[in-house]
Amino acid sequence: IELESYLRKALEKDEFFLVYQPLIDLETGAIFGSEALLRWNHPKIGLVSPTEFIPIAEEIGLIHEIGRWVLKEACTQTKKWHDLGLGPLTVSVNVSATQFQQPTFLEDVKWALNVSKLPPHCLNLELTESLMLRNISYSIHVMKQLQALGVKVSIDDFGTGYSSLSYLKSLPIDSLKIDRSFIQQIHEDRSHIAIVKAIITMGYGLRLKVVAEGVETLEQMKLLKRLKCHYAQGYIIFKPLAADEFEKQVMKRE
Ligand code: G
Ligand code: G
Ligand code: MN
Ligand code: NA
Repeated sequence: IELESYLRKALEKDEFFLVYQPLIDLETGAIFGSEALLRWNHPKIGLVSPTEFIPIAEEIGLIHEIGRWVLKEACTQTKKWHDLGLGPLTVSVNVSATQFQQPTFLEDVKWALNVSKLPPHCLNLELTESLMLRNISYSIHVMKQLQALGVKVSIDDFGTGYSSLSYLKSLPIDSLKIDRSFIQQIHEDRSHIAIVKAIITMGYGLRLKVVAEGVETLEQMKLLKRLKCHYAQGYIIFKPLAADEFEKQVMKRE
C-alpha cells in the first residue's frame, strides 16, 4: 500500500531506469546484445526490485504504461548505440503476462519501434512458459504477428514450466533461455547436465538459439561452451550495467 501510491507517480517523476546485461556469443566471446532490466529508484527506500513492484503494477493497472515506457526506452537506447556504430546490437525486453494480454500490446511494440527507428529484428521479447500457457492459442496468434513484424521472441526461464515437446514445435519462437536453476547446479547434480544437454540438442533440432542465463562460474561457462550452447549471460561474464557502462564495455571488446 505504501509502494502503491509511490508507484503511481514513479513514471512522471522519472524514477525508473533500465540496466543492460550483456549477452555474449559463447564461441567468439563477442557481446551481441543485452537484456534490459527495469529498476525503480524509490524516493524513500531506494532501489526496489521488479519482483516486488511488477505484481503491484499489474494489479493496479499500471503495467501497460510501465511496459510501454520500458519498450520505448530499451529500443531508443539501443538505436543510439547503433548510431554510434556499435554493431547491430540486439535488446531483449521482459514482458509480463498482463502486459502481453493487453489488446494493445502489438500496437505498443510497433509504436516503440516507430519512435525509436530500431530495426525490428534487433528487438527480442522474453516471454515465460506460464504466460503463454494462460491462453495458448491467443499467445500463438500474438507471437505470429510479432514475428511478422520481424521482432524476435524467446522463452524465458525455460525448463521450469510445463512445455511439452509437441507444443514447443508449434510455437513461433526464435530462442530458448535455459533457466538459471539448471545452470547453477550443473556441476553439483548430474541430472542437471543431462537436462541442459537435452535442451541444447533440442534447440539445434528445432533451429532455435539457446541461451544459458545465470552463468556464475568459469566451470559452468566452459561446460556450456563444450556443449555448444550458443549464447550466455550471467554474473561471471557481466552484471547488469548502467547504459554508459554497457557502452564502454562494448567499445572495449570491439
Ligand atoms: O533484474 P532482476 O533480477 O531484479 O529481475 C527480477 C525479475 O524481474 C526477473 O524475473 C525479470 O525478468 C523481471 N523484470 C526485469 N525487468 C523487467 C521489465 O522491464 N518488465 C517485466 N515485466 N519484468 C521485468
Ligand atoms: O527472470 P529473468 O530471467 O528475466 O531474470 C533476469 C534477472 O536475473 C536479471 O535481472 C538479473 O539481475 C538476474 N541475473 C543475471 N545474471 C545472473 C546470475 O549470474 N546469477 C543470478 N543469480 N542472477 C542473475
Ligand atoms: Mn529475462
Ligand atoms: Na530468465
